[in-house]
Amino acid sequence: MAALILVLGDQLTDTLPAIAHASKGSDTILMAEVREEATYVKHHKKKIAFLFSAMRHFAKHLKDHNYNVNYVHYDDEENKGSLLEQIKHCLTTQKFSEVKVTTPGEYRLLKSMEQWENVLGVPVTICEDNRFLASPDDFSAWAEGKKQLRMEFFYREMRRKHSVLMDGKNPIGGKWNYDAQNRESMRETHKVPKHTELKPDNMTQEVIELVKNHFDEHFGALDDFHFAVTREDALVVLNTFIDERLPNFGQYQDAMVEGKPWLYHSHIGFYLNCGLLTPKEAIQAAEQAYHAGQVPLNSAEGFIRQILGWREYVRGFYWHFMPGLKTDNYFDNRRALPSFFWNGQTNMNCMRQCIKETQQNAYAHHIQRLMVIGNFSLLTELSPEEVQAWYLLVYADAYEWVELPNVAGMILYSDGGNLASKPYVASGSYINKMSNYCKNCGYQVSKKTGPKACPFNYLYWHFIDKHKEKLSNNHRMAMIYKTYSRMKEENIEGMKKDATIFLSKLTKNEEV
Ligand code: FAD
Ligand code: DLZ
Ligand code: SF4
Repeated sequence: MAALILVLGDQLTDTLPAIAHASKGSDTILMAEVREEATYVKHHKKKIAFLFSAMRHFAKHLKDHNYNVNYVHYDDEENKGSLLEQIKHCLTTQKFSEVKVTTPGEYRLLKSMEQWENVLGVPVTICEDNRFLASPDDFSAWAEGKKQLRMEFFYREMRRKHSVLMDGKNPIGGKWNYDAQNRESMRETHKVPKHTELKPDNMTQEVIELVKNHFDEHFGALDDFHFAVTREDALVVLNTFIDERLPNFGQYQDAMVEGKPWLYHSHIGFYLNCGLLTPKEAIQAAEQAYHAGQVPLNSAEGFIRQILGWREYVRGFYWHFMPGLKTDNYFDNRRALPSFFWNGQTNMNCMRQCIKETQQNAYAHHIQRLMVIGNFSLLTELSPEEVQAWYLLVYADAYEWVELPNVAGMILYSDGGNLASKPYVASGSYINKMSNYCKNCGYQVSKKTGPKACPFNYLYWHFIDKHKEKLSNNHRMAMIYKTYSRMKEENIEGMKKDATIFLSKLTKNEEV
């Protein structure tokens, strides 16, 4: 008997068991552009255009390979607005003996799917998502009995298990991690090889028009769309990165330069997360380039660690700690997001640059997300719920399984330290060291207090002071609390006073 197989917008991989084992003669693959998924947070316009276009191209690919595909366009009359209603509609128009889905990337959808069998009255099978190198069970088995769940140790296990960059039982080069070599800033005049830009075809142009018509009030710009929307083009992005930018990836991984959003990063998160590329092939490509002598070890290892380490780790972490991870609020932070998160209008040049680039590109690189916007969000005590929703909607690579651990665990420490060994907070001097943002700022990074002082400076010491009970016993904070204990009382008071003024301006949504 025939099965109805639902394929989600981030499941565009034809080796997924639900697709690979489909009977081309009798089963039907259902793909649907639905209002519920496009608006449960108001995703960036480019994210919707990217995903709808990638979905349409993938449906064509499946049809070209003789699958029966029922593709529901956003403005089709038969569009029922949600995945469940669309399936119900299919079951009324055609006879299916079962419904198959692949485990979704988000907890809310999994919980909903677990109820579908009762609602639909046909068996619903939730098939495995085999695109990851560690399953949620693998992560939980690793986490079992451990006091601390540090990514570094998980990553070493993954290197051993998958035999990546190994020399027998030892890491190639003798060290597991070459991060110490990966913290260089970049001269403004440094020429970065151009990132790959793909020209939108007719199918993508149609989707762009659709997004203009239906999602106009969503965040972000739609012009200059150049993402890959097929596997073939995503492979071009990956291979160009490996050939042209991976050699310098490690060295400049943490650098930020005004007006240069793409730098030496790979820009493949979009494609890994919706399934056009697999993590395994990205890891293999980097490892091969290292063995061929094309890239230094610090770059190959640094890049592989992001995918085999961080990406797999946060996915396991998400399923291990949900649903609590979404509501944790260790510091009890409650401030609403300031309006400049939506338009970039602030005198703080670092925040302005990172938010404007996010608005234009649906992309910012890791250090911009972590040490500028993330650092600011924690230091200004923004509500985890609002920060999470923001990060989930503004980036074209964002899905809750990967966004939430990074936001709740890495930037906000709202899980109380299950992910990070200490809060990722820093004063303005870190941003000044890693970027040229401070040069064009309305504030002065060298000043600690006063109206012209860099807000990161006094906010940082305000945070250290406010949370001393919760943090001073953390041995990784020992140096900071030692410095704090040597500071003059009047200096601390001055910074606390400026922080209070700044925070109250934020609460009133005044310009900062
Ligand atoms: P590169 O810098 O070239 O890195 C290569 C790949 O490594 C990435 O594509 C990604 O797949 C993986 N990777 C690197 N760091 C991480 C990480 N911390 N967690 C998981 N994977 C990682 N990544 C997302 O894919 N989706 C998100 O929604 C997301 N939200 C984030 C929110 C915050 C607050 C922070 C600090 C990080 C977030 N990241 C997220 C991780 C990282 O910033 C992005 O993966 C990266 O910037 C994507 O750009 P790239 O493809 O050029 O990555
Ligand atoms: C992100 C997204 C968007 C914007 N739209 C759709 C859609 O219309 N149809 C669909 O199947 N998937 C979409 N997605 C991806 C889903 O939100 C994603 O599959 C879940 O969040 C689970 O990760
Ligand atoms: Fe950002 Fe402070 Fe530098 Fe301005 S001075 S760019 S606010 S770090």
